[in-house]
Amino acid sequence: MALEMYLDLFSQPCRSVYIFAKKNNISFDFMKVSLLEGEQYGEEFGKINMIRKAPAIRDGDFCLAESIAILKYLAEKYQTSDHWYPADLQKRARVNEYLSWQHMGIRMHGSKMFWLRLLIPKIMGVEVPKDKMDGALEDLEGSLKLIEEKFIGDKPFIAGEQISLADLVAIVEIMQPVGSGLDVFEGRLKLSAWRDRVQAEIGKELFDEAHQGILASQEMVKNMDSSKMQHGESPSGAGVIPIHDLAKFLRSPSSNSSVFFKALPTKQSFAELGELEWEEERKEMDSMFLTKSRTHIQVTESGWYLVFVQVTFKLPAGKETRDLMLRLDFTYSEQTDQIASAFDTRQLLDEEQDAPLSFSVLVWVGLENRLSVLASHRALIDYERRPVSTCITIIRCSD
Ligand SMILES: N[C@@H](CCC(=O)N[C@@H](CS)C(=O)NCC(=O)O)C(=O)O
Repeated sequence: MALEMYLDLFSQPCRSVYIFAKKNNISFDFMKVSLLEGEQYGEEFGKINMIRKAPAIRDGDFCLAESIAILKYLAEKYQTSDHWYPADLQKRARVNEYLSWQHMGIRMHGSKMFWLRLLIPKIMGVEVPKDKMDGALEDLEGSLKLIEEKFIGDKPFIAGEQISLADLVAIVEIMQPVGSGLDVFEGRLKLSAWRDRVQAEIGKELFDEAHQGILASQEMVKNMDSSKMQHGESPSGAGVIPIHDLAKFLRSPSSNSSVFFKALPTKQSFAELGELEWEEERKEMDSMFLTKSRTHIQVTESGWYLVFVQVTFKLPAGKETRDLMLRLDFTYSEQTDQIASAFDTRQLLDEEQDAPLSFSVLVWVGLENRLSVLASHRALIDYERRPVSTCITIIRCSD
C-alpha cells in the first residue's frame, strides 16, 4: 500500500510535509482533506487522525499526525540527505531548537494576520480596529526579528550552511501572512535573502506550486459568498453573527484556542426545558472553562468566540409528534439573552429515531459573561452514542 498523505495546501504544516516529500522523491498518494469544506470532521479522516487536523499520514497500518513528527519520520525512514535532519548532535539540536520554538513563537502570529486582514473583515463587513491590527503586527514583527537575529543570524540557513527541516517549517509559516497581502519581506534584507536561498534549494517550481493556493487567497476570500452570513446585534451589545457557511472560516491556524465539551446526563430531574451539564473532552490552551455547576461556560480572555452546539435527541417509536428545542443563553450583568436557537417538530415513527439539532454562532464574550445551553425535552437527549452526539465546540477566533 502506498504512503498516503492527508493534506490541504492552504495549511502551512501541510505545505512543509508536501514540499519535503516531493523534494526528496518520496512517492505518496495525495489524499486531499479540504479544511474549508470541513472534511477533517468526516468519519474516514477521523480514523486516520482523531485530532482531526491536517497533515496526517498513513504508512501501511501506521497512522501519524503532527507535521514535525511526520517530517522526522519521513527523513529517517527514507534516509533523506543528512542536511535535512543532521545526524551530528549539535546540528540536529539546532534544527530541533527552531522546531520547538516555532509552535508558539510564530505560528499563531502569522495566522492571526491572515484572520485579521482577510477573514474578519469579510465576516463582519468591517475593518479590524487599528489598535488590534497594530498589536498583532507588533507580535508578528517580534517573531520575524527573532527569526532573523537569533535563528538565521549570520548563517545562510538556520542550522548552518545547508537547508534543513527548520528552514522548511519556517518558510511555510512566513508565507501565511504574505497570503493575506502583507509583504513581510519588505525592508527585511536578511529575511529576503534567506527566503531566496530557501526557495532556490526547494526549487522555484515546487515552491510556487505548494504556495499557489495561499497566495491566491485574497481573491478567494473576496469571492466568498458573505450573503449567507447574518449580522446582528443582541440587546446586550454582544455582537452575534450566526454563520451557516462556517466550515469555510474554520481554519485553526487562525484560532488561538479551542475546547470541546460533551454533555453529561443531568443529575437534576428531567424538566422539559433546562440547562445542560458539560464535561471537558478536549482542550487546546486555556481560555474557556466550566463553572462549578458545569452548566455555564466562561472565558479567561475576552474576544470573538465561535460556538458550535449540537444536541442529539433519541426519539421513541410512536404515533404523535415531538417539539424539540435547543438554545444558547448569554448572561451579562444579571440579565440573560437568548442569542441562538434551533427548533424542530418531529413525527414519531414505528422505530426509534435520532434527531440532531445544531447551530453555530460567532459571539463576542467578555470575562464577566457566561454561556449556557438549554434543550427540551431533556429526557430525550442521547448522551451515550460515539462519536459524541451532544456536544459544544468553542474556538477563540480573535480579540
Ligand atoms: N501541530 C499541528 C497543527 C496542525 C493544524 O493545526 N492543522 C490545521 C491546518 S494548519 C488544521 O487541520 N485545522 C483544521 C481544524 O482545526 O479543524 C501540526 O504541526 O501538524
